[in-house]
Amino acid sequence: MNDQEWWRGAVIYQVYPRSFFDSNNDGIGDLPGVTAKMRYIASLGVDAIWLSPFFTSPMKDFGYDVSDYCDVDPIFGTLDDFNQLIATAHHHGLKVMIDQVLNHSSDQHPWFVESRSSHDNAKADWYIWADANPDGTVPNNWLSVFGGPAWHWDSRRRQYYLHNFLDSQPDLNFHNPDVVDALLDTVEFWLKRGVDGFRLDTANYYYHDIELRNNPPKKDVVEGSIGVRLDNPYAYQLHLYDKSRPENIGFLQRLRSLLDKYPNTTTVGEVGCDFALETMAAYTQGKDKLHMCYSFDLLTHDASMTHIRNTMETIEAGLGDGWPCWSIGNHDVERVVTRWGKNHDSIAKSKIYMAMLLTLRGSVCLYQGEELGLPEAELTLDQLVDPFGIAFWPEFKGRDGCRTPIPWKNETLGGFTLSAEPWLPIADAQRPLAVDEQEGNRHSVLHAYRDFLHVRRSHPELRHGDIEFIYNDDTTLTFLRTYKGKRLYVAINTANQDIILPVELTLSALILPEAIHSGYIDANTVVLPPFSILLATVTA
Ligand code: TEU
Ligand code: CA
Repeated sequence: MNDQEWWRGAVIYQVYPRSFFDSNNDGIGDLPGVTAKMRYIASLGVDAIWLSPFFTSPMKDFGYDVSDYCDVDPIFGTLDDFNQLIATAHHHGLKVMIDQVLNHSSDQHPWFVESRSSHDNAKADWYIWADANPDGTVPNNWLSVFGGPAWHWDSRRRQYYLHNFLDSQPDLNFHNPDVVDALLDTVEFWLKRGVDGFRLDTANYYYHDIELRNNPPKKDVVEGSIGVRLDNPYAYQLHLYDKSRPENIGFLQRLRSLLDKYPNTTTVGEVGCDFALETMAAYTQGKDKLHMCYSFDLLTHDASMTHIRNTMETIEAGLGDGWPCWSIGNHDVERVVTRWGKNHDSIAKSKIYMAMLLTLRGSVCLYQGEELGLPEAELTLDQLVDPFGIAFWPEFKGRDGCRTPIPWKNETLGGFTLSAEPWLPIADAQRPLAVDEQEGNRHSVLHAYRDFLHVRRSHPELRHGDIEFIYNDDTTLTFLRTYKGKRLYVAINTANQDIILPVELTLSALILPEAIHSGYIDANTVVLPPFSILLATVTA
């Protein structure tokens, strides 16, 4: 692998700084906390970290509402702390990617404060302002992801402004070239500081239809498809006009030409929409836009191998020279062993979902705590802090349950903080899965992750190979990964029962580390015990 292409097939470890490690005993994780645990991250065998936002922010959306794109929020530390973090990561051979929230800023950002101050200030057109209809109603039918209309009335300007997320997160107006220039300047600020890449928040939301046309209704709304929840009216529209606009392509090209001035940097765009796989392909083809994208397709409730195969075959069919990235968990969705595994057999299931993710074709984002097999934390309404969860309780319990602090030690405060009250509680069910417990257990999920990441690194077929599916049912999946003429056979059993499959290939099984449940070859069959994986080289 040349360094330029380090991101192709890389495993990116997502750090949610608030919940990683608290270095100064205020109950909130911070950048020096990440630096202090860098050795642990490196020990996993990942290639890079992605830091969720640490910029100056009123924290209405816990950092995804930025009020200064070029500084560190005092809760998280200082720019010097950030320099230290990068230096330490690089010392350990880890790349550093940061989260750019370009679609919207905080309503406390000086740009918005100026923009809302009058109709004719220098930034009057930096956000998306629109008059009320003659009867006072909102300009059109667009909705906020977080509930209610996407329009908020501003009494000073006596106009509505657009917000795809919270009303404290006004959307920036990408149709204004000055806005684009200003945002690209903030991106360059971090490139100059030595970051290796960006996770681009809501990368398909940047542009809106300039005519503000109404979205059409959506028929056939199916629960669980691309994160759809039936309690959210957002699911009942086809989002043709409020996001995923064709104008975005030109912006992504400008962003890419900026990145290309800084060698070996990369991007991974978050793409959430009804045609996300096509959008991922369009955004990553041609080497002049994004390097990678991920969709929500593996972040849904559908854990069937039929869904996994369909998702992979659809993306492969349209991808061309583009490149995907996958994740099965992040700071927005229920933790994977709860979502897919219903908390049953959770150790074994954590391992097999991990093995599946790490053998599919693409780069991978791995969310902190997934390597420990953490289940979703169960919180009561009065413990919630996420406005999205509070708005939709109890049908949707929000995103706090996947954001509770990492348990480093099996003790009351989880070794996360010295004596402060953590910003979200340490989950009781997670303490026995603390890092210190798992370090001492050869069969833990943590050891399985380390060992399997090692297997992935030592087999270029897994990192770079083509993929060709052979067989699946709801819980079984088999496929080939081929690279430079070498073929690796992969068979996965995600069910709690033995599976026996006939094989026509001549296979030679790889010996997997003991923390992983391994299948085996018996004459002309592959035998897969519960929750096991078989990796075998194809010899004929
Ligand atoms: O998420 C984008 C997004 O669409 C999510 O809101 C998603 O639909 C939802 O969280 C599913 O539960 C990004 C960030 O990842 C999220 O944390 C931010 O709140 C959001 O953008 C706004 O910046
Ligand atoms: Ca702290």
